[in-house]
Amino acid sequence: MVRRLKDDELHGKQGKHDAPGGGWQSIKATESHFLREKVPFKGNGLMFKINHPNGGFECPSCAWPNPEKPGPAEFCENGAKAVAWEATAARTTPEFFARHTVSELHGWSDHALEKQGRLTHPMRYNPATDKYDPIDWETAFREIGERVAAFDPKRVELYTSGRTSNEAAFLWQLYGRMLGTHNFPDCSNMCHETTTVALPQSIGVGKATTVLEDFEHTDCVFLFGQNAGTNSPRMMGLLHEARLRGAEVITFNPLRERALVKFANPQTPRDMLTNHGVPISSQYHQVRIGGDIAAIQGICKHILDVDDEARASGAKGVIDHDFIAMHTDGFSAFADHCRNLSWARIERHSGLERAAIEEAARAWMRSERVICCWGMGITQHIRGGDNVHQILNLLLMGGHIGRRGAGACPVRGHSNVQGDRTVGIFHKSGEAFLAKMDEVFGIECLREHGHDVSLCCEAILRDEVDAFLGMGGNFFRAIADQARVAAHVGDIPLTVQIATKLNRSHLIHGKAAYLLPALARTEKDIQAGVEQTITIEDGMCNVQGSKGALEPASEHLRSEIAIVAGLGKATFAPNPKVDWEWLAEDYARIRDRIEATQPDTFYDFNQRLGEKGVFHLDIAARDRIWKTDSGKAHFLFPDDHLTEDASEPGDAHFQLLSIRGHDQFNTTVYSLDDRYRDIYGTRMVLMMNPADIEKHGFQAGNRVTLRAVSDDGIERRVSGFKIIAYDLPENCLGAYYPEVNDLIPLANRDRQSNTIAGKSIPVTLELMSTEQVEAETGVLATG
Ligand SMILES: Nc1nc2c(c(=O)[nH]1)N[C@H]1C(S)=C(S)[C@@H](COP(=O)(O)OP(=O)(O)OC[C@H]3O[C@@H](n4cnc5c(=O)[nH]c(N)nc54)[C@H](O)[C@@H]3O)O[C@H]1N2
Ligand SMILES: Nc1nc2c(c(=O)[nH]1)N[C@H]1C(S)=C(S)[C@@H](COP(=O)(O)OP(=O)(O)OC[C@H]3O[C@@H](n4cnc5c(=O)[nH]c(N)nc54)[C@H](O)[C@@H]3O)O[C@H]1N2
Ligand SMILES: [Mo]
Repeated sequence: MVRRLKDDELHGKQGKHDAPGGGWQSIKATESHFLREKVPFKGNGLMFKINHPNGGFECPSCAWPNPEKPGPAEFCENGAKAVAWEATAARTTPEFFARHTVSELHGWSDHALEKQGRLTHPMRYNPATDKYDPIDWETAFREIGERVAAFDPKRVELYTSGRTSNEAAFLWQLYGRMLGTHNFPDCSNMCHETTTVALPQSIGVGKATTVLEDFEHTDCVFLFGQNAGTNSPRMMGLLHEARLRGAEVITFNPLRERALVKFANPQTPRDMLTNHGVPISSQYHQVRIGGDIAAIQGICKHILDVDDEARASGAKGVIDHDFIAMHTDGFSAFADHCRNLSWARIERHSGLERAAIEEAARAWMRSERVICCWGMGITQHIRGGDNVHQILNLLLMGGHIGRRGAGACPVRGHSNVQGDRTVGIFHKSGEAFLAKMDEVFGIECLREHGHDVSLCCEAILRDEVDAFLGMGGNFFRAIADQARVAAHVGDIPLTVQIATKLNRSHLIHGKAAYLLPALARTEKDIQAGVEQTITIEDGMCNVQGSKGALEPASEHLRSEIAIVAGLGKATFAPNPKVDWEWLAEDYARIRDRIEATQPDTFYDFNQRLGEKGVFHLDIAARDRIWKTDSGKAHFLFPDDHLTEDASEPGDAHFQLLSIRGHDQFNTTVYSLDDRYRDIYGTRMVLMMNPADIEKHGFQAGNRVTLRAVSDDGIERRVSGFKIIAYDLPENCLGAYYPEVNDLIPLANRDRQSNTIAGKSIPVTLELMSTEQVEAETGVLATG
């Protein structure tokens, strides 16, 4: 699908990389976002309620945990943006919908749609006028309930985005299971599903083995494919402290992300006075896209060489052989695999020189306590699971699991993406949980596995979906093969979106369509006269309460929980064990049910929540208990990698990575600027290595068309991207998500978990002619 460029997207400029990440600019940006959304910043105490477990609310932005004793203002620039965006004074009212047809709104940018502000009324699509009309809640529930109940449940899809609370997610999956579906596509299927599947294969658990305190004791943090400065800014404070203490930070990332180079902590007076910042990465390795397996195996190879040599001369060695013998299997096969790799191949695949890889290995060998963190640069690859396994090999070789100051730290995205999964949003739930669900609710859950995001998209392409119900998120924008899938949505008999703000997925609708506005996390949630608390689980397994502080954006809003309860009541015959309204009147009752279905994980749920407002879920691997099939941790590696010619670097095509800008939260675009990358006023840019620009006969500023390389004969292209010279490895390109989502073939996904391969999209480039640029932009592109 070719998207029309808007005027304001034509003026991108790139400047110098000198200022540190964070600093005064960060404070300035925080204030300006509140001003822009017309939310009073000072005086209402709003920001002092963020991330305080007792009586405060959990920041709706990322999943980074809170310190045990939160500071008075425990938030970051991007958390503040998310709060301001949610608390905005702007409203998307029935009058707005009366003024604009859905077809017209299709021409608006993602930014412009959400910018209209908070949704205020339940709405129903009217095909006669091509507009959304207001509808009352009870009618909406009745109409949706009657229709959903009549469909084949295996043709119903229930999507969940990760901002949804544990309580709402639990009811949501109850709703699905009562229907008889196991189709729970979830935003994690585009995100850390790779980790959720691969990590248990290595160590028996799919979550972080670190807690925040480990960062205070660590000697060395490896950061793989994660842009903390933008996406989990509160992590920067810890890295900053670790560096000041003398710990090392070793970064692997094709892009030099500014905050990972140098960072001034806005919460530290010294940095703010000088505005110089602290160097964060002691080593920065600009690995080739998809080159992490080779890089990590190269590190391991060098460690093994040093260890072999030391032990040959009678010394102790540098590997934790006791740990390996007692706790793991598969080590010798992995070690032999690394020993047999040639440096020439490692260098070619990683894009790094042997000397650089050895330097990273030396940092590992110097360190008693190593933490490895990773993000989307690791998970969103066809070999994402293999990536995760290699990171774990690096940790296991040093016994860095179950030791203070060490561990595996997948940095999760959405603030409750982890909790939603824990309480039951899963398309392959196991027997133990399902049996409990049956028992507690007197139902019979479907055992057959259901759809994740990829399988849901394929079902939509085959026209095998009768109803798509979205709990938050922006599914039809965030997915791979976006345009192809979107083209089939019009044939779906029913789409329902539960949302806070208008987005593209509300325009890409089924034959019958409903838009149901939900309370946001910052807002007071009163049920049966009592203010309610919801819970979330952060990326380090802390379950904590959250209570909104603001008046709701509209009197017509309902909480996500009340909405599911309304749907449940309208869909099913009365069931004495599932009294929807009674459950929704007091969220503690839902927590009791969560406990009843998973007593080992959530024992004394309400009581533990009441005590401190937060508790940590047990992670067996922290105690060196390995819940794998053999009871040991496994060294795993793909034996076909590096011999497979398809993944050879330097092919006729480029590898494109898709990333987030600094002023965006996923598909929510706060502004067109990306301060840390010196890109302003446009997101339609293509980051390209200067040598590649020259080699391929382009010039910076040229507009190009990107075509996906795939063998399914389907043409996928996007146009109008402006080339900017950027410091990233040759043959690698960078652009923003979701602007390039049309390009990703659905089949390009992690081999085991189906996570979309948004970080290695094979593409070719074509210069656009002046006529094409003019035709597609309506203006002569000179910028
Ligand atoms: N402000 C803000 N915060 C957010 C979000 C947001 O959009 N805005 N999104 C939230 C969500 S849902 C998530 S999942 C997280 C995402 O947080 P990140 O995981 O940081 O996500 P990305 O922006 O996709 O950046 C991935 C990084 O990986 C690098 N990379 C790409 N390919 C490779 C590779 O092959 N190897 C290596 N080593 N690196 C690579 C990229 O250059 C980039 O720095 O953030 C969460 N927090
Ligand atoms: N190419 C490419 N594609 C990607 C990625 C990538 O890096 N590259 N990243 C992937 C990742 S990591 C993720 S997590 C997905 C994200 O996919 P999603 O989670 O589906 O998308 P979001 O953009 O986070 O959803 C934003 C919308 O959520 C709604 N919303 C916000 N807050 C609330 C709330 O409290 N309640 C309700 N009901 N609705 C709310 C608003 O209407 C808003 O428009 O995208 C994935 N897609
Ligand atoms: Mo994510």
